Amino acid sequence: MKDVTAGMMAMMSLGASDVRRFVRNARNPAYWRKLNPQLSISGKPDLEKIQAKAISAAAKRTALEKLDSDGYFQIDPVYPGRLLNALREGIENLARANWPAPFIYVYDEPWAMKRIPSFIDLIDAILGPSHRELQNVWAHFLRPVPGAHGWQPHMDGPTLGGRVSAWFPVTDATLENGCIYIVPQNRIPDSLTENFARRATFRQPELQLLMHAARALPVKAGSILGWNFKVLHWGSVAGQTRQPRISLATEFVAADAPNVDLDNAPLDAHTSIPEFDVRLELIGRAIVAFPTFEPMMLRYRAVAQHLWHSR
Ligand SMILES: O=C(O)CCC(=O)C(=O)O
Repeated sequence: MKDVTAGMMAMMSLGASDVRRFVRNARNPAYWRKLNPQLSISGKPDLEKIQAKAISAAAKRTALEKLDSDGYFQIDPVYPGRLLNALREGIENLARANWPAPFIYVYDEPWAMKRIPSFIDLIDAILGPSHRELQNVWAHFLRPVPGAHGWQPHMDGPTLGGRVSAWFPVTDATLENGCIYIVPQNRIPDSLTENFARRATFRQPELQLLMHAARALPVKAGSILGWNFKVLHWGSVAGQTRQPRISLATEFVAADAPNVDLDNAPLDAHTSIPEFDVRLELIGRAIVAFPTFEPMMLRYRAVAQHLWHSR
């Protein structure tokens, strides 16, 4: 298996001069501004520019109840079309220039979206007012081709309490373009979800239970989905569609969560967004960290390692 991975890496990896070029461009804010003039790099969350609707008190209450009962929540669209179009164009321009989607985090907007007061207030209510953002940011660009898919079934950390994931569809996420599926909590025995990742086999009745409990979550662009770290979920496989599925994902942690020291200096989630240099490190770290879900990222591993260890 090691040989197969090594072989794939050798085949896919960028050559040394390409790595140097990617790293040089990545470190140059002027390069990014030129690639996506509709997005900004300033280091200050410009919430005026985001112009999101506030999450209403009723929507917040429903979300908290749903998270408590089913382990996930869903908020109807709050982000404006102008912002979503700018992000979509941004990720498509990245792809055209051969950058993977997580490089969208060089720009302010995908950070500022998470600092709107009503979203902070929601996560405060879930995790407490000293919650922080984990470094596990990701962006998905599922091309509109049959077979394109999101991340395979997993839990974000079945033994890790005090954490919640948030997922932001930039385009409508549909049954055809790879929307999220989730197995709501308490619908299947804990024994089935515990050790899910380590189980080599499942019995037929177990599989039937899992499949039967699964729930598709198609959502409009600008909505927010969230789930706890114990629910089984996945990004499904696309069928016939003309619309890419583009989405952003992140995770938050409570100040008093168990094993918070494992989480490698979580970020301020209330008043600031990371500086440009830190964004590059986070992108590099994420590309190195998620090869199981994203084997194609092996191509960018050397670039990511430079960015991650650049300071
Ligand atoms: O967007 C996807 O396909 C999967 C997202 C996900 O599972 C996660 O962020 O944990």
